[in-house]
Amino acid sequence: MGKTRITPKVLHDEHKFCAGCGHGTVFRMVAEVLEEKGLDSKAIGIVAVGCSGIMVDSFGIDWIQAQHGRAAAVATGVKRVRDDNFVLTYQGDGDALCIGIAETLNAAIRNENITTIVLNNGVFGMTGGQMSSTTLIGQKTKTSTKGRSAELHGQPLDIFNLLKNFNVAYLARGTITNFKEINKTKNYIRKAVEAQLNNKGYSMVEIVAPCPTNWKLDPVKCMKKIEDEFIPYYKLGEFTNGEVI
Ligand SMILES: Cc1ncc(C[n+]2csc(CCOP(=O)(O)OP(=O)(O)O)c2C)c(N)n1
Ligand code: SF4
Repeated sequence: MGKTRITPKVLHDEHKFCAGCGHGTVFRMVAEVLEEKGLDSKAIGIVAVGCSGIMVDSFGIDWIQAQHGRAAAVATGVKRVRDDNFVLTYQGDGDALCIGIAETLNAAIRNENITTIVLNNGVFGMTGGQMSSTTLIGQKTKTSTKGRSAELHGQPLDIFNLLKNFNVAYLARGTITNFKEINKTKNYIRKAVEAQLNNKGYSMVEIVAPCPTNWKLDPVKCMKKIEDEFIPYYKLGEFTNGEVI
C-alpha cells in the first residue's frame, strides 16, 4: 500500500499557536488549497501584526510582514509587479478590519487581484484580548470589561456590509466548528483562490474562529460560543450584494 502524506509539504514544522487556536486549522486549510492548486512555489503571502505573524515560521512559502494593517497595500504592490505569483494576505480581524480597514477597503474598491483570508476571533489575540471591530455586543474583553456596548463602542463590523458596495470578485464567510463547516470553508478558500487565478479581482474569505486563550474558554466551549453568539450575527455563506447566496 502506498504511503499517504496527510500534511501539506509546505507546512514544514510544528506551528506555535496556542492549543485549540483557530489559526492552526485555518492555515492548514490554506496550505492544503495552495498544494491542490500547485501554488506552493508561486505563492507570496503578506501578514501584518497579530498571531498570523507566527505562521511564517512553519508555513514554507515566501512571506512579507507588512506592519500594522498594511497587508492589502503591500499585496497590491507585489501582485502588480509579480503578476505570475499568487498573492494572498493572511490577517486577523484586528489587523484587517480595524487597524488596516483603510487598506482593506481600498484594495476592494480597486478590485485588486489579490486574495485576503481574515480570521475573525472578535479580539486582538496577540496583545492580550482587547476589543476589536468585530467584538460582539455584550462581549467582555480586556478593553470592554463590562461588555461591548453599541452606544459606547459602535456596532460590530460586518465587513461584507461595506464590501457589497464594490465590484469585487468573491466574498464568503465560514467557520471551523465541525468537519462539515471546515469542508465548506475550505471550498470557499478554493473559490477565492480561483477568483485570482482567473483574474477576476479581489476575493475575501472571513473565517469565524476561536481564540481560547483570550476568550478564557476550552476549545469545545469556544465552538459552542461561535455557534450560539457569533454565527447569528456573522452570517455564514457566500455573499453577493451583501446577501448570502
Ligand atoms: C503601533 C502598534 N499598535 C499596535 C500594536 C499591537 N498589535 C500587535 S498584534 C495586534 C492586534 C492583532 O489582532 P488581530 O489582528 O485580531 O490578530 P490575532 O492576534 O487575534 O490573530 C496589535 C494591536 C503594535 N505592536 N504596534
Ligand atoms: S492568542 Fe489567541 S489567536 Fe493568538 S495564538 Fe493564542 S489562541 Fe490563537
